[in-house]
Amino acid sequence: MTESLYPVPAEWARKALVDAERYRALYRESLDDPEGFWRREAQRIDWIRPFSRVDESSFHKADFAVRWFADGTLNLSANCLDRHLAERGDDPAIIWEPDDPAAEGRTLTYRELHRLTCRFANLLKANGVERGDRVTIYMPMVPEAAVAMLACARIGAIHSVVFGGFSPEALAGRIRDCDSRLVVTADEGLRGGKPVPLKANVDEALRDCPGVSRVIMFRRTGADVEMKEGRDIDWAAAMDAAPEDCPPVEMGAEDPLFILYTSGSTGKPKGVLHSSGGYAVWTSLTHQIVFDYRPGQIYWCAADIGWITGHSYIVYGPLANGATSLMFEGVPNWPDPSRIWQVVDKHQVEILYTAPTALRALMREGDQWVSRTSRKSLRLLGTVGEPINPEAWGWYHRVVGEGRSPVIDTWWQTETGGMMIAPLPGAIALKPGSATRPLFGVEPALLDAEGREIAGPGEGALVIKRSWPGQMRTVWGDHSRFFETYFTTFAGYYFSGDGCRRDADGDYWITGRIDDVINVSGHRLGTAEVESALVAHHSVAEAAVVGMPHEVKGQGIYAYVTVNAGLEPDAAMRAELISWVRKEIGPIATPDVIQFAPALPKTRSGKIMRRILRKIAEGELSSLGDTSTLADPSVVDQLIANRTLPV
Ligand code: 6R9
Repeated sequence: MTESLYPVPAEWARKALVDAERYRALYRESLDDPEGFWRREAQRIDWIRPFSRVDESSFHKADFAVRWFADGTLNLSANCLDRHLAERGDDPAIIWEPDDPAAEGRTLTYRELHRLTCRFANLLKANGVERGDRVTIYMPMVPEAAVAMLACARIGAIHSVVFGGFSPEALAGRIRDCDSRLVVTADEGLRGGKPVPLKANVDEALRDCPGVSRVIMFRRTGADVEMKEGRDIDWAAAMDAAPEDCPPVEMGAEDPLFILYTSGSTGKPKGVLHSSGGYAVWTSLTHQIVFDYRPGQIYWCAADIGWITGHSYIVYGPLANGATSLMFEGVPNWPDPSRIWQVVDKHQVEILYTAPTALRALMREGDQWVSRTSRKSLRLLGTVGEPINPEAWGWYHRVVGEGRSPVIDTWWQTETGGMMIAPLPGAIALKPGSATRPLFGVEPALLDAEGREIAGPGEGALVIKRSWPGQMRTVWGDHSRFFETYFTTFAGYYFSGDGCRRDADGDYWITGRIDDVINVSGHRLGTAEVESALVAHHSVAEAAVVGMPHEVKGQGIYAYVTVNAGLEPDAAMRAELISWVRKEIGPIATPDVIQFAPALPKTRSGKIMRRILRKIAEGELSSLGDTSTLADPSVVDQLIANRTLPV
């Protein structure tokens, strides 16, 4: 394999917060003297009561725990807001760019964001929300979404943000799982000129959520929506009445901060729980060093706050660092494929953080959409969410950045809280497609099928050998599922679910998920989730879902469906099943292919052989492997003969 290498430019080596020598020294220290390293690094956060204990984690069954700075106390909203007021209260905290480029945006200073957060926190309290209560946030990309999150953090309530693209069913499941009593939403969202009926979705979801007694609704579009007497509250009117003074609550470092649902290889989505202290240290540290962030720079993370990237790198990390965080309501290709670069020019963005899927989609539209803009303000380009193919990397670097800006590929997960493997721009030479080196305190290893560590170059399962401050603390309501999911595949290690290669230089190359999770446009979906949506349809007897290569989305969804006896599957049923899945989960789960199959390939013990289904979906018909252990090998020929192409 030929690999191009982009050495650290001299100017970056000279000016960056961390150069190569410092990276080596600090990385060493972080592993050799973690206690000293983290004691010092944690000083970036204002503690109310200082911690005396640092890392008390163990990945072993006997004393299993993930625990950092446990006897310290703090408030994360105070770290993101109050402590900046004296020095930079009038600096912009959030710049909001609306969906419609002709509409007026907003800029909220730290002082304004603080004021709104305090008011909203009082509003939550007035509606019965207490420390430890769960609040579900189902909002469009408006600053009020961040206000709602920070207000929860201020009073010690646990927020659970649900992506605005999820269906009423998916929303209801997430509300019930964590037993939220209050939901924060908007009348409608607006994306690419189209309204998203958030309030109507909430109304529908709440038919199955008897525990919810309050809905606070922000008016984004002014649409005519139903307000349920005694339950629904208008944001603006209630905010006017809410007092402005709201002291932050003293929280333990290990008190829960938020729940975020994510898909795994089995069962329903799990509520990943993050706590306050370690998460604050981790997001603040990684945001600062990976982006080489300096106060005053305009920084844009183009994710949605419904995902972990939005939590850690639109809200908590940047605001803890006193950064100016741009929040974008729209989509990259509306009104035209030039939008991202126009926003960059309009706000003089210096750091841009986006996903490979967006880059691939824009790359297809041609360079002219990029080259008609200036982009001179850009100095660093980040990516996250899925492996970035070298073509997209090269396009980002050459066309978007005109060779001036490093492309920083960051590997991490909802579970890790923040970035884990990424090149520090002043320290590490870049390789297109490689996330390169571990950040401080991160000790990765590659394991072979027998669970043995691979030394030197090689490929295997990516695990992490010791805890780091930003690690998830538990699965909400199911601590044993936390242990079972991540620490039993390889005893004593955190298993990421990803495959990975390490080259001779020690650089890491993530190869993608090796469990039953697929990554569609950077969104994680469990194949089991899509399957259970399909079999919930009255015509479906059985379904098996696998990933397939997709030029823009990275992976697409390929579903094999067996219909009930006596039914004749046709195009109408295919369309019906597609819209059914969209209704059950949301548009991100739309199957790209539905292949009707009279039977699925099963072992004699009745297990579906997914390996074969994956190969057929990938079109790799010559490498199906051994099919002799199937109960009925002729099923495979049938499947191949009926292979279906994406519509
Ligand atoms: C932050 C986020 C996590 C999964 C992860 C992996 C994939 C994320 C990546 C990457 C290759 C990168 N992933 N970043 N793969 N290179 N730079 O995306 O969290 O939604 O939980 O997804 O995404 O497969 O395991 P999450």
